[in-house]
Amino acid sequence: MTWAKTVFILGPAGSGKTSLTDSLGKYLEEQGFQTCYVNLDAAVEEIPYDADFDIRNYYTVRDIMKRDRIGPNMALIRSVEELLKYEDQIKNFVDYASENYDYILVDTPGQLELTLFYDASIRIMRIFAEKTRACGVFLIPADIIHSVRDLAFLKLMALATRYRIDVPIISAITKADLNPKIDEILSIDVEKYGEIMLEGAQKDLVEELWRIISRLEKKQRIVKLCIPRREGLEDLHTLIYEVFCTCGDLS
Ligand SMILES: Nc1nc2c(ncn2[C@@H]2O[C@H](COP(=O)(O)OP(=O)(O)O)[C@@H](O)[C@H]2O)c(=O)[nH]1
Ligand SMILES: [Mg+2]
Repeated sequence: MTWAKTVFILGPAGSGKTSLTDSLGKYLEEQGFQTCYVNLDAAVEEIPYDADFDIRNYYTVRDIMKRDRIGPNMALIRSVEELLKYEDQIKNFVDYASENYDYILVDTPGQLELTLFYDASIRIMRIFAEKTRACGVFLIPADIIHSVRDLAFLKLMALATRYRIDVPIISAITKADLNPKIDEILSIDVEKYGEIMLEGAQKDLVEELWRIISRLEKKQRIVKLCIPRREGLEDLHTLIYEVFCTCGDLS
């Protein structure tokens, strides 16, 4: 294992993964870190960064649709399975990158389920995790968080991501600029909220899930990002740094 650090950028569709790969990478470069960019999304049309490894140099989802005469959903699934055909190329790239870069930023497919549900993508991520020190940043887009229930659901997805990929996961709120109520929701005391706002099975479910989340999620400071304004990148970098330092205390 080298000192190179891999950061998987993860999160639901439209959460800002591609935008963050670009702006975090530029931030790291400005700080003097050798940074490279990996795109594993075979469906994306345009990316703002210059990828050092781009799966679309081997195939795209459009190619698969034409080749196999299938619709976009099936082609997306096949595009993940197809990654394994290029395992050697990915291994060679990781060998090279782990010796020549400080940071390897990995932009993952638009839909989170493509990353989480299929063994092929997990196997590809393990190549990075075995050769470098790896963590993930899980993006929670503020524009779809309207209540504690929404927040609990996204936090569960972040936990499931850690469970599945088996690397430390940092959660970050994106699109904070699109939700003026996000601070209020983030600071709600869920026990009290449950008493006032919910009843019956919903109350039990939210409270019980929240207890599980509180027990299992690693305590960390909240990072709020506004990617177009490049806000929050320094905080995020500090957390990434802390994940890799032996103290591991992110609170
Ligand atoms: N207002 C706002 N828009 C954002 C932010 N982050 C990303 N976006 C926009 O959200 C859209 C989806 O972002 P993208 O990076 O493609 O998401 P991905 O599907 O997770 O890769 C793009 O139009 C971005 O410009 C943010 O923090 N604030
Ligand atoms: Mg993307």
